[in-house]
Amino acid sequence: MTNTTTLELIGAPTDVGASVRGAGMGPDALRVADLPGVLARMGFTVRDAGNLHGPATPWAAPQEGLRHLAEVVAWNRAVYESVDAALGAGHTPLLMGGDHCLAIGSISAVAWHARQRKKKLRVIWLDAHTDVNTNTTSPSGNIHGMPVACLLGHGPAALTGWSGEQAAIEPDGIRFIGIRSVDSEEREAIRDQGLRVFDMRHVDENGMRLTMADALHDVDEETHLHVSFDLDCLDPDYAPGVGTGVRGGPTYREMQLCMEMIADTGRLGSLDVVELNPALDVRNRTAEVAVELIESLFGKSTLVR
Ligand code: 4U7
Ligand code: MN
Ligand code: MN
Ligand code: MN
Repeated sequence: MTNTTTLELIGAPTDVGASVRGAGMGPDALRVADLPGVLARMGFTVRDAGNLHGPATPWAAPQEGLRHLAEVVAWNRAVYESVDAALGAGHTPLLMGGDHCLAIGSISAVAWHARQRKKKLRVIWLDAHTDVNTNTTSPSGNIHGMPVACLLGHGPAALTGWSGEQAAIEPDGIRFIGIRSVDSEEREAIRDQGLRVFDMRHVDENGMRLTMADALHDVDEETHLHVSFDLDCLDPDYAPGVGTGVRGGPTYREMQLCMEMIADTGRLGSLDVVELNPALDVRNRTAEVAVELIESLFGKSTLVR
């Protein structure tokens, strides 16, 4: 990441895949916390592409285990198109959600570009949850709990295959950090597919430093690194403005070190910031924390020398 990089901010104001209302206000809360200004002052060229448009959230019951499928597809189409356009222009896309279902469109576009450029795609999934449910395993039907499954090629036809291959990412192409809420059938998917989950017990026992060193050790010059940052990864004491918070997460400083170590690789190529719910926040604190952590992710260092 150099100061010739153009960061393209894309707002996707929707809660269509979520369980509670409010994530649709996420993009504006990040703007109020001055995400564009902060990144510009770091020396990046920042282009705020504004907000995408899509259908309203119907708050209907799930059908065949999927809630709001048609609307989720429509939002993800818009996300795919804009992330694809940003990457095509040589810019670094920063998707401001919105709930986590939007990672389907975002990472599918990233996967397509990575394949064209013969890059190895590595996804870092920062989350309390693994989001690897399908319509047959999900206890809720909410599609924000399914993006990883869809990206691995396991999901409804309407939400798979967007990258040009059935699977946008291989099981070995993703690392999960901060996990502490996994549904029983997600556990089976993790085991069956050999997913690399660094759960909170791992972070406790090894520390964030060794956890991230392990998660990033094989990132090289040929790697496109995509970070999918669900704000509920953080402990809710630091990030109360989320719809599905789970106690027992990383502290602010642990999360900041995680971001700094990703920045140190120099391979960050795209980012999702999702699940920020201003309706549940306290004086925009979670948005401000998000902006500070994004600064670290883009290279702001706490090193004195
Ligand atoms: B998020 C859940 F059952 N697993 O599938 C589900 F616990 O994007 C939660 O990580 C999913 O915030 C959380 O509904 C989705 C539930
Ligand atoms: Mn340009
Ligand atoms: Mn998530
Ligand atoms: Mn989550």
